[in-house]
Amino acid sequence: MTATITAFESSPDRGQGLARDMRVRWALEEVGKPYEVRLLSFKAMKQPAHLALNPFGQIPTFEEDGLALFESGAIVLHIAEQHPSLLPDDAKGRMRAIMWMFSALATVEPPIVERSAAYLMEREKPWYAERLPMLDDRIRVRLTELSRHLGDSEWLDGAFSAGDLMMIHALRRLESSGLLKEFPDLEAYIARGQARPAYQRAFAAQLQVFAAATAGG
Ligand code: GTB
Repeated sequence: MTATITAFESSPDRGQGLARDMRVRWALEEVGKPYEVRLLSFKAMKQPAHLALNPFGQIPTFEEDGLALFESGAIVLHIAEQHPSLLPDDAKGRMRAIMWMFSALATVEPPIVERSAAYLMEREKPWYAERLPMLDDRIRVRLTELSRHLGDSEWLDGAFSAGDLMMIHALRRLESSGLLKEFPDLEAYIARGQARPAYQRAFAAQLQVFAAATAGG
């Protein structure tokens, strides 16, 4: 049975690959696993059929052989565990790659998401101009630490892994913020991820969804 994932029928990012189905698509492309995509409107995401898959009414989800998953981290981990190439073979290296996945989701991504949410929901509020530098500084702390860890290395811990995949996608959400320009090494790290053929196939596939929706009027 071919795996099915869910994605936005019409992504607010206009096909820039910032929504989290991109992580799942990228992981599937890295391991060479075919997949189908069920596109959902915002309304459909809150209907019982989708809530049965994800109680929080969000994308992405993953279904295969009676297994239904939500949470991009859990889905990417599942894909990585089923196929070689996204996790090292040795037990310790494998656990460190999983640690980096958690780090992307639990340490690096939250202040990035908070900044995005503030922009979306508070930018007209009188306190926004005063709050933004504080949000930026919280992100700068993490970027400084990440950059120090990365040093001259190509990837976070040896070969490219699911940890890099999650980290690079989380960092991409800062593209429009200007913050990444302060960290050319992290920009180069992101670019290395984006240069991977699997990333490019995943990006093209999700862009095609936006292009088709736009062409349809
Ligand atoms: N922790 C969950 C995971 O990692 O899977 C979070 C899932 C999540 O946030 N899903 C979002 C969603 O379904 C889409 S990815 N939102 C609709 C809702 O909650 O009703 C977040 C996202 C959305 C849009 C952009 N963008 O346009 O740039 C970027 C990221």
